[in-house]
Amino acid sequence: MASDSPGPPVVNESSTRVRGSQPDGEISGGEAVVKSLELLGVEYVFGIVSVHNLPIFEALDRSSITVIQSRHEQGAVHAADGYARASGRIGVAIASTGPGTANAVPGLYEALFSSSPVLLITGQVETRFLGKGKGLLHEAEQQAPMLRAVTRRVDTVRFAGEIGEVTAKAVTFALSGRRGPVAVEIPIDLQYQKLQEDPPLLAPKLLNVAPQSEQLDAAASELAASRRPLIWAGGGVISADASAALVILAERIGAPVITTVEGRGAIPENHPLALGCQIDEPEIQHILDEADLLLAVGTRFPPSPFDRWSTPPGRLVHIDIDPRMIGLNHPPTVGVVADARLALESLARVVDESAPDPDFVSEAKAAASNARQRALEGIGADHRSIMDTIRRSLPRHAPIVRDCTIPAYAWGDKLLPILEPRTSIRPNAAGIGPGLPLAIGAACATKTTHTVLIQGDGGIMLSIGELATAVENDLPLIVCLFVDNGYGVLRMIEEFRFGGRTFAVDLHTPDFEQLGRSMGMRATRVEHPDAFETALHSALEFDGPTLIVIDQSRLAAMPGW
Ligand SMILES: Cc1ncc(C[n+]2csc(CCOP(=O)(O)OP(=O)(O)O)c2C)c(N)n1
Ligand SMILES: [Mg+2]
Repeated sequence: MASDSPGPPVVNESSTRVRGSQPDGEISGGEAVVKSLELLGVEYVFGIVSVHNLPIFEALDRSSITVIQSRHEQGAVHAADGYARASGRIGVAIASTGPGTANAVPGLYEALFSSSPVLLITGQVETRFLGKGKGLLHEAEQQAPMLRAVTRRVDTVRFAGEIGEVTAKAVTFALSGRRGPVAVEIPIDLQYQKLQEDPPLLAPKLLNVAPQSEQLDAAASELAASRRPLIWAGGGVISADASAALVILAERIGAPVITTVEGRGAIPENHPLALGCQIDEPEIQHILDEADLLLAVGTRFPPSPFDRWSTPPGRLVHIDIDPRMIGLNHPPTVGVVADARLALESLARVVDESAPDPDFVSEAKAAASNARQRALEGIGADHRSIMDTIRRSLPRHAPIVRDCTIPAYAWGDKLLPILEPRTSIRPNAAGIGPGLPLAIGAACATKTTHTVLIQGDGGIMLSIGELATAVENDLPLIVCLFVDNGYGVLRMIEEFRFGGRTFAVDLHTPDFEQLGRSMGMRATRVEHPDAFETALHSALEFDGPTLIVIDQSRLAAMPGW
């Protein structure tokens, strides 16, 4: 079908009237969605308009919610995800049925991987054609199974009167237990349909799993018996807003804390007990061996790509809200199925203040400092200077987003100190491209400071259209774009694996400064750390987005890379 029309008309004249011209108490299905979102406290939705979501967009246009028009549905979901991670609230994306929803799939996949609470609202063909596969415009009779593969739950609205309830339940589900993405599909006839009364609008009642007393007691006994406890904090600490509780417990038992990359910010990385995000380093491996107890919180213990840290020490207490995570990769001595914050607060209440082995604590701190020092030397003077400038110039609550690029692997993901929860954001499934839209969402969530993005020139091309989104919404976003004319990390891997031969890694590279300007952005190109500092400070003076293009070929080499 050539035209963007939903096929047989499902809309009569009266159903497109705006509020005020409708009889009292009568709202459209689309308006019921938006009212539910308002009730749930939603401030932003990210998405692209289409014939199968028009009534929702029409109602959004009259609502208190700000619509961010993403340039790709994948970007819309990543932005909703970035908003969710930076704010701790539900992130909402809107797509249309068929192509729009198919485009949203990679964003949902990343949100699922990262246990991030995102709601995708999408359309469907008219109820009478649901599941029939008649070849209607945008028809996707397998849309729900497609979404089920990348979400925790999918609901199909069956009648207009349940729209509010279905939306609220989906959000509750996304935010309860182990968080994650959910989707609601609403047939287009139901979006247009008039409801005589407000639908039941439910505020979410979140389910927080409190620890069972036997599990808690067993965990407390392990802690009491330990002289060399070590804490391992994963992303579950961040999503449960358990950072304050974690720091209190760590201080109480005197335990050093290592974090996974998802768990960064669980403890300020300048705290005396913080060992940083250096699990792969041999020094930290040694500390893991030396510890007599590992208290792991909110982690799935994924196998490292280098197959290190595969063996926790003899005794392991594992707290996770998702029972499937406990014992998934390592059998624990004690498993505690609970919300991380509730479990850590309870443990801090029942354990006595204890004095750990002072040699262990000082050995752990020295190990972390040595590992860090070596890694710092490995990134060369110029990258070190750029990293220090970013940390020095940004307030501690500014989100720092990284895409998958060498500067992120080498320093952004581990050496650039993270000082607060929810300020370290990256595509944890390690895709290239999500960085820019994740940063857009984070910038929407954090209104009082700039968001900084560390991005490679290869990865940005997958979401380049979102620069226009950032400009259109005048977002306080600073894109630090590292240009090496290609897929640098793959170039390195190929050189190592194939005797110096490289293939499929060199890219035609646009003049990004001009490209940024053509988007309406402030853009500047730098070749030296001093120029970077000037550019960053100038960007921080300005409320809207800035693109800083960094020519990597002019920077000092990274000897460790
Ligand atoms: C969606 C996706 N496709 C391919 C890859 C494989 N990959 C990982 S890093 C990378 C190169 C990224 O290039 P760039 O953003 O320029 O960063 P650089 O490595 O050059 O620093 C590629 C292609 C991936 N991780 N995700
Ligand atoms: Mg590159």
